[in-house]
Amino acid sequence: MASLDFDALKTESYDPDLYRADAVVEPLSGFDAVDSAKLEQYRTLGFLSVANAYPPEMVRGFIEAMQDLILMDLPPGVHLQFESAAKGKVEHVPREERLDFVRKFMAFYHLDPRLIAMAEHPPVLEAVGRLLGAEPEVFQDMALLKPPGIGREKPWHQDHAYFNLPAGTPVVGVWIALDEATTENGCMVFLPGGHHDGPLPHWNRRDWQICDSDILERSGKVACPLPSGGCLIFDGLTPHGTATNTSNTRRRAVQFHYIPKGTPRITTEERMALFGNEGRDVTC
Ligand SMILES: O=C(O)CCC(=O)C(=O)O
Ligand SMILES: [Fe+2]
Repeated sequence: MASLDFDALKTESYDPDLYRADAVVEPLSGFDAVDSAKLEQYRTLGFLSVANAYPPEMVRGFIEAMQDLILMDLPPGVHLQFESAAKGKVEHVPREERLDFVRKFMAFYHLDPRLIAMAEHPPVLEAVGRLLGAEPEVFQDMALLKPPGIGREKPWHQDHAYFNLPAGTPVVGVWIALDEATTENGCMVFLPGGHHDGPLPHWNRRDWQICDSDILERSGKVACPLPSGGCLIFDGLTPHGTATNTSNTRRRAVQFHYIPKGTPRITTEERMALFGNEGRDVTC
């Protein structure tokens, strides 16, 4: 059996105020509700929340296909990572019981038509194309499964800080709730309008993240609970984070990041000049 990969970052405690939101966002219902005014709202706030975005049978098909893959021997390039809290346990359970220890599953959607259908769901691609002002291309697919009781926090960050893409590249993230996401199991929390501040310095703290104090001093954070099949569409510069799943419910989600087709790549050094903290007059 191939050796299992564990999250290198330990679960650490954090200030619960980081995820205490001033408001809860009511999602739109269905892509028909995403009209020009709503796309304009995306530009102002940096995100949109849409319930009933993917049909229930598509979500079920996605979960089944993803689980089938997780239980298989994976081809090179696909990345399966377990929660660090699962170390010493997951190695000893039968394969089928591994699912609730998975933290991250990445670069897998091309392996099954049920997964591709989700990435290429026409109403989503249409909206993403309008937001990008270009033909979309999937840049990354990643499921974060935040298992009950152990799914760790994803500290505040901007997604572009992880991507070697030129400054100013429009990046649209689509985060899909496979299970219901609630404030108890680690739904998304956004800082509306934060994308207008451009690239923020990130630090190696509990993760590659925005400094906690920079987030704690900002008011207006919003929580985005969603039913299964709902999605969040957000700008690659919108600050966001999710709390630890301390509940006994699953909070599986998958995200696709879309960029304009043909966007060039930059080096990690160039990315660090944009999102790193060195050489800047900043502290954390
Ligand atoms: O699914 C989550 O908990 C947040 C994931 C996220 O923001 C990311 O991986 O960039
Ligand atoms: Fe993110």
